[in-house]
Amino acid sequence: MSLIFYFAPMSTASVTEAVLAELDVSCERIELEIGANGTRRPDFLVINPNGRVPTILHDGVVIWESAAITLYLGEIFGVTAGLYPPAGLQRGEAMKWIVWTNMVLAEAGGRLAITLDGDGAAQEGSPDWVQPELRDARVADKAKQDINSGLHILDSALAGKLFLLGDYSLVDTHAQCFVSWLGMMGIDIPAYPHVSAWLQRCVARPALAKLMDA
Ligand SMILES: N[C@@H](CCC(=O)N[C@@H](CS)C(=O)NCC(=O)O)C(=O)O
Repeated sequence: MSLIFYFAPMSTASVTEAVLAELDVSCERIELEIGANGTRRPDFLVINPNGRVPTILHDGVVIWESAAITLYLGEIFGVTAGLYPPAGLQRGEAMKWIVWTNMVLAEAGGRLAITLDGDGAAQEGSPDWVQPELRDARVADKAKQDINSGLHILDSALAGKLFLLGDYSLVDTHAQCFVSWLGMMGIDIPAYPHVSAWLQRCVARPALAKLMDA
């Protein structure tokens, strides 16, 4: 079995890093810089033409998009590890939360991030460059509104539960990474008591605590 993990520190690849840590799967790690000298390098664009991390290469097959990678690793390694439901009803729930996290929380988080990100120093045409009209308070307000709607949904789902599927699973590993990131961007996570308590339980997991100490 060959598994290669392409990542950049402090990026969306942290989601896959957390999933791999929980699964305790060994892999070759290839660190890339964000931008022309890494994620946009021609030799990496051959692997992932989107020029983004996380990307994995498993036995010659490339998978990108953090949600797809979690779903895939869950199916391949997570079921036997007891961290992902086998095919069936609960698998459907797992897929729902993983895809929803990316489509709702990460999407709105991405809109908020571009209003906070950087000082405009990146040159036009570089992947970090953001059009000035997008660095706008209205964009930030709408993004925050969408994030808060999402967090209300998550908070209701976690009421009376320890974890999203009942027991801890890769669904929690995946979602907590994005929720932590929203907290880092100033979203008031303690305003959501069930989300806040769940996040504390997730980050106390030995695999995740170890990653955060590294
Ligand atoms: N929707 C993608 C987003 C991945 C993404 O945007 N990754 C950023 C880092 S946070 C990246 O690789 N950027 C490199 C670039 O734009 O060159 C996912 O969830 O995997």
